[in-house]
Amino acid sequence: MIEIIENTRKAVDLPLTSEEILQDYRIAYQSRQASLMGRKEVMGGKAKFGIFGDGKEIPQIALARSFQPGDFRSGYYRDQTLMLALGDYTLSEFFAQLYANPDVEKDPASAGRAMNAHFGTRLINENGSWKDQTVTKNTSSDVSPTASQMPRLVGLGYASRLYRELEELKGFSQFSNNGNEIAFGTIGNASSAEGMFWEAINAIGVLQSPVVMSIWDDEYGISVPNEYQLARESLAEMLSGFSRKPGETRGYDIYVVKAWDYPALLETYARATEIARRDHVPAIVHVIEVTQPQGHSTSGSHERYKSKERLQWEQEFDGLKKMREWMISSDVISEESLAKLEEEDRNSVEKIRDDSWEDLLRPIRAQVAEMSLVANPVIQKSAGSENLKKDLQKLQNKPIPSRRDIMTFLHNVLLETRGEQSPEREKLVAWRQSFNEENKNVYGSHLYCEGDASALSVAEVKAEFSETSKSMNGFEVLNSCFDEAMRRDPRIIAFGEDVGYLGDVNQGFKGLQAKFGELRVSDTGIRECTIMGQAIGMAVRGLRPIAEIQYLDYVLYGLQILSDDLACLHWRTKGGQKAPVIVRTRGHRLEGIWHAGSPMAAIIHLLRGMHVLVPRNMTQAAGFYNTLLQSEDPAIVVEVLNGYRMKEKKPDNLAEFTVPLGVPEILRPGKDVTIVTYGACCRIAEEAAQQLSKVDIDVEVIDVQSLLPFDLDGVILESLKKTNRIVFLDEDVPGGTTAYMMQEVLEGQKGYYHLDSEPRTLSAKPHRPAFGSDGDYWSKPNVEEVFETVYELMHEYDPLRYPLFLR
Ligand SMILES: Cc1ncc(C[n+]2csc(CCOP(=O)(O)OP(=O)(O)O)c2C)c(N)n1
Repeated sequence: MIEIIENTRKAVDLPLTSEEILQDYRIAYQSRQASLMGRKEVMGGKAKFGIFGDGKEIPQIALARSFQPGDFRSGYYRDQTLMLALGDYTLSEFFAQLYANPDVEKDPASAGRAMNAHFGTRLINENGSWKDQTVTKNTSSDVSPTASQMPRLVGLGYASRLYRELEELKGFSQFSNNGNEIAFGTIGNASSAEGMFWEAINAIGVLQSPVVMSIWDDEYGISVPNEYQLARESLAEMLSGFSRKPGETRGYDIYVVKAWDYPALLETYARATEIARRDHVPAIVHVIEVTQPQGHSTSGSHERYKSKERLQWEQEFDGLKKMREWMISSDVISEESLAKLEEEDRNSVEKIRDDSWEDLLRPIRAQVAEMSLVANPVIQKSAGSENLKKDLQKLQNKPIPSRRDIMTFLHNVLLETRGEQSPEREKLVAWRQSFNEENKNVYGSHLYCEGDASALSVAEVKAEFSETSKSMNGFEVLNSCFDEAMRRDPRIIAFGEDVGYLGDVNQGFKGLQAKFGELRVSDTGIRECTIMGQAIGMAVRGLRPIAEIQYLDYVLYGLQILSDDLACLHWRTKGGQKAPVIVRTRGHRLEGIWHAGSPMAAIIHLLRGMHVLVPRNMTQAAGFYNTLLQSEDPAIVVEVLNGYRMKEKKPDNLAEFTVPLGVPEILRPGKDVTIVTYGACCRIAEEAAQQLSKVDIDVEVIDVQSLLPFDLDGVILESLKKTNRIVFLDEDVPGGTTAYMMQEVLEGQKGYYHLDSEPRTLSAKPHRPAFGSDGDYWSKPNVEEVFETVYELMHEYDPLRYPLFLR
């Protein structure tokens, strides 16, 4: 059922005082002024780009009235008024982000790393520990790709259900007050055409999570009107299939309300949130008749694509204008007094704008001055000093100086004074280096967690075996590991396709749903993208999800959100937010195009900010899980598909042992050639090494096991120093992960100094893996190929001792 809420109520009939109504209006008005000024700042060259919330002010001040401490927002760039109304965001922050101020105090959402209007509150303390989320109004960190706020919303809402329904989570009071928290989503009408939107709406409905989803419908997506975006004219109508019928608990409550109708908006949000909070029934609020007075962004002007009639209608139905009229007709305030307040507010926003601009420039000017002091003596002495003096003066007088100007200037000074050695010049070189390092850190820090939360801080505990250690199937080792972990830590929640009742298709969680209950180990729909999002949202709210993608090939469905949201979360908030998600998947060595792929290069390159682990067997996998669960970095673990039924010895200290990240293992020592590989290829390399030993070639096989981070202590370099020959082996495409490993070793570790033969990569073919054993043989590297590659290297080195016999 869809409810259309309209309201002509006067102010006296509302549950708000005139002061409160006026306070709302003033926030909306100030926000509008900021949008107008923001656009001018971009047009005047002070900012690179601007996207603003004009036209969405009234629904957002109304929504903010129903947003309580502990609640979460997962929204997009139009929400500046909502953020201002919630109180933990200021206009100074608005301008700081617009100007890309890298000072985290000025732009706490992103420290100048995200473009403007990308909001986010700081959820963790400087030492990396969680803050109390129940006392703040929380915003998960925004991203630009349309609808990408949706997958995470699934988990933000679902966490409330878990905190309410799981007894063992009752003690985690800094994250929830009995699951009373609502996750508020916001999205534009056009972004609702994205698949992610529908997948998330469906998942939220299935999970019955307290989500209140607002759609700001201005009938356009940049220049493209709704008729090209949506199958029906009304989104609410399209969504009506999700609505619950009277008496039902499953399904959504759906409301339609106009963007300029303040009393109706207040009523809508009050009703939607009361039910969502109390009964965990999600709601969709389709806000129609939304305007966009300045057009989409500073990149264009909407006069190019909106008709005169539409533009005129937008002026007439401007929310601020309508609310203003309503306040005056309802005797909230007289027109005169309001005009006076508006002038005050406009002036105050102007002042904030100017102060924020100064805040940006002050430290840069100080750095120019400091640099000048160090550079001056060098310039004075230099033969080409006249030009350099002029350049310095230009820099000092530049109206908008930047730090890159300093670097460019110093580069020129050092170029012009090359060969003019002096202590002053040495000092300048040192100043430049330290300035460069400092700024690399300004923009590059916090890719991963730091301190105790870092997976690299977890101490290694070696696996212990004894005569009584049992030999069992690989999946049983994993199963015991998860059993122990879930018993130890009630925050661990496992889910994915077939993970619940079946215990996953390879039985890693077999029996654990029966033991820990349906909420701790659960089945999900086939929806990889929102399985990832669910994990992100839950982890942001303090839980420890282990989210499964059934097969490695299907990571592609979730890869975008892992890349755009999870992997860069800690970095893009400069340590303000984290999401300790563990993604579990399995792949490699099962025949067929969509079950045997190895898109590892895509994964390692798109997921910087996550750890990427490729254990060769289930014991190593268990050790990695133990390590990850003691840290808070997000990670993906790719288990080897054909390893579940192989016999392994279960370590006696299975619950405690850890495998350190970034430490390769030498599986077989050798002196002639080093083979660097991982995952299922380890067995192939070992078998080939065995054969090669018969022809007197002694191969060292190294299992990298951790692609990100990669060989932190240079184990591979040490091997190369001994063998002077190296082959990088895997089943990714040519130029994929083998090329990455080669770059790490030859360039990163300076391995090229130690090469006596050309370095070789041996990968799968560029096409997808074909079905069947023969298809597999001619698609992926095999023992014979590895043999031949290594043998050829040795032949080149000593043709008499190693004569070619295959060609
Ligand atoms: C995946 C993706 N595709 C395209 C874009 C470029 N883009 C940014 S906003 C936008 C239109 C969004 O329109 P709508 O959802 O209606 O929100 P509005 O900006 O109108 O509030 C587009 C196409 C993007 N950010 N992400």
